[in-house]
Amino acid sequence: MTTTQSTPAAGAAVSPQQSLALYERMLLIRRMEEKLSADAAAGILPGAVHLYIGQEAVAAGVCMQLKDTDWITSTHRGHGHFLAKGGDPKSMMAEIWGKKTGICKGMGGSMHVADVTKGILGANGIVGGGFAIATGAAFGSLLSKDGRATVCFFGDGAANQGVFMECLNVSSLWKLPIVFVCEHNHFCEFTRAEQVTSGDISNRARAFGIHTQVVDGNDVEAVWKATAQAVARVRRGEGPCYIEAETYRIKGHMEFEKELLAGGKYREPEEIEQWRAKDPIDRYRAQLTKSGVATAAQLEQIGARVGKTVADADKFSHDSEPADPELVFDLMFAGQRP
Ligand SMILES: Cc1ncc(C[n+]2csc(CCOP(=O)(O)OP(=O)(O)O)c2C)c(N)n1
Repeated sequence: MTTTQSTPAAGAAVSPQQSLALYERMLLIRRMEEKLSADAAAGILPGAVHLYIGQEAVAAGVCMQLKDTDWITSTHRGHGHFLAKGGDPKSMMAEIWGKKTGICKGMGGSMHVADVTKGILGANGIVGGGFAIATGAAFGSLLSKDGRATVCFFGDGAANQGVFMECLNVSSLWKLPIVFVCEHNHFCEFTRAEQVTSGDISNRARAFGIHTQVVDGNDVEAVWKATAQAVARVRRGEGPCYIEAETYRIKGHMEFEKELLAGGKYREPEEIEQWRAKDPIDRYRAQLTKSGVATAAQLEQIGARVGKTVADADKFSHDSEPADPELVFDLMFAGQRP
């Protein structure tokens, strides 16, 4: 990515009520993941988690333009997308902890949180796995004329999967109601994007004649406005859109990254600090108070509400029974036993 330019507003400015909702959604994602991070550090969290800390403005800005009936596909870094689209914090937490009450009955874990009733077609451990699912969902909407928009979230690393080109091609050809959202966080695992990705990813979408916007992904209102424009185009039947949101992964690729790298490093602490200074939540908090949209007391109230939601989700998960491994035969093999 060589340039970052903000796109003009698609229409109405963000209302004070919407601003507070965007702030709260970002904060919920952050606090849920801080809890997961603490549990991982304590060595009690089962399985791997890929945290979204630093990227919250993308999920919140995009998903808060969508209806429950609109579809999203997510990635291995999917907690933020799930929560931003209205997924239930309790059942997400229980899923990550492998509990019966989890959103997938504890069978999927962190990388497979899904809730079709909220339009969440699932996180996905396969990098680039969401492209074809999202394109298929959008094709379904075209055929049934159900008016739904589909959003396909993916990382800059996933953009190097061949299926991305196939999906851009058919989406453009058939004018599918889909918005591709590339979260350019600068890394593909432990490799810098520029070492594995040639040119600007946005040019790949442009080459297929797809309407393209590049935005500051740490500016929640910029993401929100770009999405308003994209979703409006898609709903009018004008074909797919592409949004590239430049952001940064503050945490490691996954928790326990340090141990995995055994002393090796792929980025400097100063770089992380530079991006911390552009933290999307701190930045929005300052913007809201400075502009008079919210008082510090109002934001504290939101913080308290979010804190309670996280504590309730944690308690729910701990009070729940472990998942039943037998269920795998029903859920994966349609009841057949080996
Ligand atoms: C098909 C496939 N290849 C490789 C992997 C291993 N892998 C997991 S995450 C990842 C990096 C993905 O980078 P990106 O799409 O930019 O997402 P980010 O982790 O930055 O959110 C890789 C290579 C995988 N899970 N699936």
